Amino acid sequence: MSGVRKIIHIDMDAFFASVEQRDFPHLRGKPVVVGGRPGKRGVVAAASYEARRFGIHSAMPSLQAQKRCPHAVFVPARFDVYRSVSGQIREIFLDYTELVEPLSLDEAYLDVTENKKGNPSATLIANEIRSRIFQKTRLTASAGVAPNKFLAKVASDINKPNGIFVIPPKRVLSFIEQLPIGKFHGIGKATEKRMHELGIYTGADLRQRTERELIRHFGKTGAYYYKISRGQDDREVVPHRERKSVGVEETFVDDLETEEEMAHILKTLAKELERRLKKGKLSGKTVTLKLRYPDFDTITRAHTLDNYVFKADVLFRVAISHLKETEALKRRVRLLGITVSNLERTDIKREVQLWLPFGQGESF
Ligand code: DCP
Ligand code: CA
Ligand code: CA
Repeated sequence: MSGVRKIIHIDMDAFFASVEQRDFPHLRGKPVVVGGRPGKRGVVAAASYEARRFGIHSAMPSLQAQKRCPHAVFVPARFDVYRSVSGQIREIFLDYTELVEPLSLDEAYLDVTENKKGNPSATLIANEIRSRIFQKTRLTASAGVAPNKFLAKVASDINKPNGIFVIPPKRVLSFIEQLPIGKFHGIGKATEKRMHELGIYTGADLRQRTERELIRHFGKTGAYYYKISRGQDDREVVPHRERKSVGVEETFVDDLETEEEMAHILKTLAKELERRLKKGKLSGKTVTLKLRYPDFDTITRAHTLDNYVFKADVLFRVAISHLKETEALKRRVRLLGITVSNLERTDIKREVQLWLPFGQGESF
């Protein structure tokens, strides 16, 4: 790899909770818990900083949260709103670089080594982004600026909330040396404990160990620890282009005439569409049927569902019900297609569902 990279990691502060406090002024200044209901099972998705003072944090059972702070206000999560804020901050990122890699709804890596503004200072860019996020959303974000992803991620946590921390290349080693081992991204509670047992408390301690030794204790990850203890992380920022829709269609040499033929084709298309959605870890709310008559007259019929779907049988059922509203049987058909839009990343959703055992669809 040639040259020093400039990576920014941006992470919104107390994301879900801050959105709730923004939209409901009576929640401001109060200990707010998003997700879970007092007296009910379930876990905390997010806690406002006021709530954190009572020791409440994400993934804690709500019963425990309530015990720690009986006057905490519990509010339901509003994923649609969080998703739309996520889109707004993403638009801002894309103003600077196409190399934007979102990690979740509220954070992303940006590679600004080369950027659309021709701005040589990643620090200035990071601060400009933070202030634009605030102007646009009235929410604060924290930023880390460093020569690689690992360091940028650790850095964004240091002056949180509403802060920035910069690790210029010449400070990388001294920064890592003093870093407590538990603060290394990717070192969780269990590994931290094992490191402590091995007498490793800081980055400096970690750097004393040979690669062989680390691999012996931690397997493959040992090699990763060896590298990061030297400030090395060559992982690139991999941009995810947000897809707007996924669709499949087929044109026929001989026009389709019967409902059976059309149903058969729609079934095949639905199966292929399910395969593609799964591959892209996507599901969508809007299902559109596309249809072309022999005279090239082309129409679409769209229907937006209450839930995100990806399964072939559901896609088929929606498509076939649309078909019945058309003149397909009267006029015959030379092209059929099904498209799913209004997409959502299924892996993000699944993650959220893991955090919130009561799921996303239920009202709570
Ligand atoms: N989240 C969740 N379940 C978790 C962790 C997080 O549902 N176990 C959701 C709620 C958070 C959002 O994701 O608001 C972002 O997660 P972060 O870990 O970035 O936490 P916060 O943004 O809430 O706080 P911080 O200010 O520490 O970044
Ligand atoms: Ca956050
Ligand atoms: Ca985050």
